[in-house]
Amino acid sequence: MEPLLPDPKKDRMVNTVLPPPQYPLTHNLLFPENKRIGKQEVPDWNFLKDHLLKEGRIHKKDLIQIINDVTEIMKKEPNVLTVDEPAVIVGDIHGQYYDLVHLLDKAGDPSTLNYVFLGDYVDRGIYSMECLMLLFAIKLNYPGHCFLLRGNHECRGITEHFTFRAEVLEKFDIDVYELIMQCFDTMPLIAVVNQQYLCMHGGVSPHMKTIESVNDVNRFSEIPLEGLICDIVWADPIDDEIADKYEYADNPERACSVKYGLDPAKKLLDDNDLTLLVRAHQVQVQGYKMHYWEKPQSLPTVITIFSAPNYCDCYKNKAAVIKLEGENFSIKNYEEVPHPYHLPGGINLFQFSMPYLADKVLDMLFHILKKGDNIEQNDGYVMEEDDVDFNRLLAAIGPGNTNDAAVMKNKINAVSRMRRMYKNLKENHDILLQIKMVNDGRIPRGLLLDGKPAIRNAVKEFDLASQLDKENEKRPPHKHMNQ
Ligand SMILES: [Mn+2]
Repeated sequence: MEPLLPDPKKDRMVNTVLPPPQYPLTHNLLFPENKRIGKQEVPDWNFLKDHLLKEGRIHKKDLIQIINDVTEIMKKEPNVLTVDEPAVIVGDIHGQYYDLVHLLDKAGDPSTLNYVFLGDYVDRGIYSMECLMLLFAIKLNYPGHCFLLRGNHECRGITEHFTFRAEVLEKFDIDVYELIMQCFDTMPLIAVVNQQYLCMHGGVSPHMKTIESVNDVNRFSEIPLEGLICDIVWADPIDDEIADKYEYADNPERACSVKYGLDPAKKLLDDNDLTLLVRAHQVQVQGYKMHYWEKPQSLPTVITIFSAPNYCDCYKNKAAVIKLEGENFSIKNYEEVPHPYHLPGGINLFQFSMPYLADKVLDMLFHILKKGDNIEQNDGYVMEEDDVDFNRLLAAIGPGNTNDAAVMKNKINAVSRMRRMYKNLKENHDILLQIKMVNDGRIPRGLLLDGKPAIRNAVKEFDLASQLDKENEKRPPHKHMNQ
């Protein structure tokens, strides 16, 4: 067993959870002799999986070797892959390493099945690096059986805007980040599974005449702002009610690409002798959604699958994967599993404690200014402007004009509001952290002043989580487009 981080004081609060391994994995443990394919060193993915579950690290040079080897393999893959059954098709992962491991354990051993991942491995969840390390290690073991398609998050613009770039800089450095971005540029775009299922991250594009023609485009670059590759990773199915009325529509929720209706999806499938479009890209309460756009009893034209359960730790959604085995098509559901808790944005305990400290300081200020001595502070009671003895205050600051009084009143009002905010912040730290996480680090305006009931309601329902998260579905303004 590898040595664990020392615990000299023996004061771990939860001593059933072991400390993380003390050292990064040695090269020989990560790439054991017996795993070699010819002269090629291949990582022991099972060993790495367990090491990462314990929050262990690996050396930068070993990680670089893994990234470079995966890049070399994917570079040679066509834009459109052909995959046979038995196969598992997996939707968005988004840095949820513990859920990814759970899903792999349940859905089937990658040594016995083909795996097609539909992209969005990184961002949002804080274990994006671990997800990539494991998926890359599996890819190196089974290069012809594990396929990693590109999602809209596998690029510079998005990982910079969300959490992945910061995570790589925290865990490794900018060299590693740049290498991963170059690796993302080599990811294939589409997989045709079992000559029936058309798989990609987003979906159909008006620029996609035949599936075969997708092989003619040069995919080795940052994801473009528009056009075929942009649509493959960004497009969404059109709203159910109008899917048979429009071929394509604008996609304001994404601020780029299109929404596609029944006709273009059906035509693309028919022209290429395929039966179903399987795509990811949108969180679903049940982990999947069948888009029945014709008669209710007909087969769906499109299926959305999403494989990150309780997305962002607050959607309360299930995860799903599709399993194809001996002509059988089945959907498997997974619940979330526990993962180690980290404060969002990697903030430390000092930053975390600031609201408590500020609350105490403001409390003192109010006690100095309060009217008489009869206001007892009970739990949950927050003093307001009216509770402050302005006459005493004005007498104390000396004779002045009424402007002084107005200025002072405004200041006290501001302090009162601030105090109420801090009180809510303190009481609801955990819930607010969840809200901040979906809201990309920002607390929605007004929520703190509305207090506890509003905050609790805000995280209660999937719909509300989606509502709060809406802004994060959009493509952010870009600076990498001309690369
Ligand atoms: Mn996506």
